[in-house]
Amino acid sequence: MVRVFVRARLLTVRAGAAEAGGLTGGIDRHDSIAAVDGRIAAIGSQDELRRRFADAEVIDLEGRLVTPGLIDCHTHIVYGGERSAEMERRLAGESYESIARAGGGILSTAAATARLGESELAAVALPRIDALLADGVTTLEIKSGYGLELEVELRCLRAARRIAALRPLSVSATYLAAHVVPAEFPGGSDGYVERICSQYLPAVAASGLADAVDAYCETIAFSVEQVARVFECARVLGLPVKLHADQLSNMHGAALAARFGALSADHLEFSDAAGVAALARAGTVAVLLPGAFYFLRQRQAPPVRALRQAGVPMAIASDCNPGTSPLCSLLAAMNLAAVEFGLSTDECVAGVTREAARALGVLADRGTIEVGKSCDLAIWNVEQPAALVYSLGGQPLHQRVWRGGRLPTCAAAPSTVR
Ligand code: DI6
Ligand code: FE
Repeated sequence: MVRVFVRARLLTVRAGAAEAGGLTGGIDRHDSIAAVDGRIAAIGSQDELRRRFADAEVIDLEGRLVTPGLIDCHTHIVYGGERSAEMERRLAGESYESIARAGGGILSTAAATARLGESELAAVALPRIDALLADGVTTLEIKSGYGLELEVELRCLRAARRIAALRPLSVSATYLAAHVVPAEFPGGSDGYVERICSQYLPAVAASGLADAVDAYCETIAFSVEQVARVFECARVLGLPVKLHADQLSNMHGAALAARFGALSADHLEFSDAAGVAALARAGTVAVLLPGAFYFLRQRQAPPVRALRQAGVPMAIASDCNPGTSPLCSLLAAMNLAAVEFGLSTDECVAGVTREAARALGVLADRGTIEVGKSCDLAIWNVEQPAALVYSLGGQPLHQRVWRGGRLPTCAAAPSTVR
């Protein structure tokens, strides 16, 4: 299948394009893209591409702004139940940590998740996923982490793969191996870490269902030593790692992530200068999750200025999860990252495209509009790239293109036009 998309205002988000004159100035001099079998075969003028690909289907984008398809690189979107009652308790003054320590929080979602089968887990996630598709998302990271014991963790990872078969969407699946200790686990957290390393991780690796391994390094979750143990096992099994780091306290999680060459370190509200320097040395991406910061009413923002000055790549994600970030909009996450964390609009657009692809280890395949990459595009009904960050709501997306195939945009399950 050959398609030529003509008369676009291409924001390629190639490294250096923004610096060349700001993303607004980063509009490419070319206005057309040729896609052959789902991959970008050429970028050029409409006349040139119409000539080179004379038999192609031509799609006129009528001068619309076109970015790479958006990438949500951190979600816990497969889960059962919801936690609105917990929100009411927190609004009444209880803390997230105290609710978690009392057996609520993640454990309550784990109980609701265990009651659902694989197809039910995929089905309950779909409305949340369709909301992200309506924001222009073409790649989604989905973590497990509410299964806690092996069979349900595998069920969640299979549900993530099922979602990839149900929607025109690329899915990166992450095994969130150490999220929280199951209640009454023999041997407590150390016993659970031993079970993860000796049984769960090898089984998940053998299943081929996970592209990476994640953990929660926090006072209410796992220590640096315990996470290091899990990451050693992941390394032996050949699985890349990422880490929920320094979200509620400075556990020196950023330095731990860097020590293991993690793809990303996520949250980072309490990371210090040493952690930032370690991330810069390791090339680990800082994934900023403003939805959790906002919903937990946190006051200390991640050290964005230090990350920027150290040259640490910054991505933005929804962290869609029922406890700390019930957010099903990547565009809203961009707005929050700008307003709450002080990212520029250029950094926000790069944070949900190029840098989000880097955080998933897929930048060679997508995240910018460049020849050879997957033809994943978001076509917008806004004039300026900054308008994607500026408004909350409003549905600015005109159309998504995933692997070169035009897709209608609609909140309901989009049928695929191939
Ligand atoms: N950090 C978070 O914010 C989520 N998990 C994590 O490691 C919270 C998940 C939940 O509360 O359900
Ligand atoms: Fe998370």
